[in-house]
Amino acid sequence: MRKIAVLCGGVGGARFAQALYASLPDASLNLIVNVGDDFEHLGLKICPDLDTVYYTLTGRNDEARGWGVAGESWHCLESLSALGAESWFQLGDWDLALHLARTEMIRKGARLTEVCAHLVQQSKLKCTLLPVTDDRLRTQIRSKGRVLDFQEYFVRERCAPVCDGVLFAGAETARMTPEVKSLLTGKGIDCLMIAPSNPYLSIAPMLAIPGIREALHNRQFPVIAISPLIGGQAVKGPLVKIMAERGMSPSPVGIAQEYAGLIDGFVCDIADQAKQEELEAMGVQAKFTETLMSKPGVKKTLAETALAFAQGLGAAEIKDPS
Ligand code: FO1
Repeated sequence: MRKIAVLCGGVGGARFAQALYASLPDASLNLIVNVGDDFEHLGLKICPDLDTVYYTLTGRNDEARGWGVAGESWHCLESLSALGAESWFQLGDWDLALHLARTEMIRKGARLTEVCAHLVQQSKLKCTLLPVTDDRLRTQIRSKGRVLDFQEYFVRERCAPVCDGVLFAGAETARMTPEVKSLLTGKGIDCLMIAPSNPYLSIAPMLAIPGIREALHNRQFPVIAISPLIGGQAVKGPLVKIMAERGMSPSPVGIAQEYAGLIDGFVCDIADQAKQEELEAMGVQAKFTETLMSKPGVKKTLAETALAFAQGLGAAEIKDPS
């Protein structure tokens, strides 16, 4: 596979991006990243999902936390706290440099896409890092009559509020960037992968942007998703809680329903092999392998399995263009 696009967000998205990056030739990987988690904090533009991917690919990510820089110091945060300023969102000293540089570039008129291209160039990464949109898109959580901004829900309130609904403020007027549009609507990619990210919080904001869901429906390339669930558990984050709040059991079948009509193949954990028939009855080909990427060796096999699976589906599509 020479050119691959991936929709990703959160820690699962970043780890899968890293797995693919290690398995693909230079310049093959195009990462399309969620910006629904972005927000303005202390006057800075914070882009958590883009930064988690960036730090992970550059080897600087804190593995245990999943976000931020490994070996980080917190002097600025401690000073902010002593000043009585907002300190619930932890910005480390090294991480602050990235927020300062990005905020300044944007203040001078750069697109977020250009900021990302600059970061990639500075760190000599051999892939493309693309925000899904340069426009304002904000994920919000509806909970018992309140509407919480994503980071208020996720960090400040530690995902405790019941999630009655997820809103994507700005989605109707947001536009996918020309770079993303050319990947998703052209004939240039060999496949699109949906990373093992939270479908409701990380992937749905991107699908809410006009034209993206349609591009997947009218795809000229195979699309495969990787399940973020392993035997009824999520590796990180509130996915299982949100599914329960929607009255759903934490099964890859529920995730496949979310992607109905958008995917050709679904890579699931071997712990969920019992769901194969149900998944295939939905018209989705399922492939089972280990998916816990913190386990040694699993990143490589997962990436290779996903790539071979997509290649097989692509070859079948060419044989049967109906
Ligand atoms: N997640 C937390 O749980 N607590 C934090 O204080 C926090 C700070 C933070 C700072 C920069 C950054 O890029 C990410 C940060 N995250 C933090 C992660 C962030 O909330 C992500 O949106 C989630 O991990 C969801 O993907």
